[in-house]
Amino acid sequence: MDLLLDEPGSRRLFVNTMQGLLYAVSYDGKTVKPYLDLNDPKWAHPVQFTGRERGFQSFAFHPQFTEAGAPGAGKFYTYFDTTDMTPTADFVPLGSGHTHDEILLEWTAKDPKAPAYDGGAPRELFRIAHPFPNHNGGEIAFNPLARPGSAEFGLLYIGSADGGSAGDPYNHAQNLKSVFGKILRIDPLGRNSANGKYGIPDSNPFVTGAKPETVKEIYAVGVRNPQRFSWDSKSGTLYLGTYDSSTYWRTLPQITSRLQPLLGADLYRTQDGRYFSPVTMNGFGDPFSFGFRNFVDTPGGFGKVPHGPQYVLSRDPERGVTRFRTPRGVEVDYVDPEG
Ligand SMILES: [Ca+2]
Repeated sequence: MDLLLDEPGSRRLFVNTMQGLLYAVSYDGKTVKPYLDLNDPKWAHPVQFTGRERGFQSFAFHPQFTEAGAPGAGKFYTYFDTTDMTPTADFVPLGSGHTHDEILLEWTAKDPKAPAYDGGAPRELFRIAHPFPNHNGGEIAFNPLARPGSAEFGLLYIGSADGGSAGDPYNHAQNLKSVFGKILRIDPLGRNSANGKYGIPDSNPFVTGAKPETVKEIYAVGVRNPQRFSWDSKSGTLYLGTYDSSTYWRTLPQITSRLQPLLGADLYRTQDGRYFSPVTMNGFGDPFSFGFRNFVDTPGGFGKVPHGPQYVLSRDPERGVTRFRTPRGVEVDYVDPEG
């Protein structure tokens, strides 16, 4: 995924290639220079860009990048797929397969305004072992609307796709024990994560009262392939573009409270194997009630139906799965994300 970013502190644009180059572009567009080559052998993390969907997924500059003496001075982040799969991953899939690793690296430039990266080796924040070649990262970004001193300032949002194959075979996206199929939010300058290499903000929705195995980095649940997101400058709402099974772009508003963390894809699977997203069903409010009160099943798609136990066919508390039948006869499994 190629991304073009404005880095206002050094008055440059940056653009990447999926193969692993990051270029600096002058504001007038006349000068384009390589800034960093992820494939330089001295970094020892070759980019895995074969096939489709893999490569240099995204990058982000800390909002203090050019602020001398600040904690984030000179720091920027790259998120990419790599053939370097020897180190033990921080996060693994819920099923078999290991096609590549995806890593989040922190780089620290000595002179943030230098024409090319002049710092040392990057610091690895985390590593995800991927089971399938497709559905990998997505975008990483700092909220540009966050003011210095606010709790939101300096938090890095990270798209983490559902891992791949088709139809989320390991049911990652709604499982809070898995990093796959989520939007994550971390403080790259903190140190309270499980591996001690980054921070997890207390304000993340699944930090307080969560089960021990819950991935506390999770900010939003139920995304398939979150390739792009950005914030509306007026409302502050985060909009997300994610590839759906039918491969079209979909825009979703971000959901920010613990009671509203469930976004779209892969929440429901019908007994004939179809997947559909609650987001297409009823808009975006009250996602925890998607399963019953707001479930939708109409000829043109899915529409609202009344909540009621008459639709429930079985419950499997062990697996956290409730099977129910819609008024139109479609049998659906609802997967409890904390089950
Ligand atoms: Ca994958």
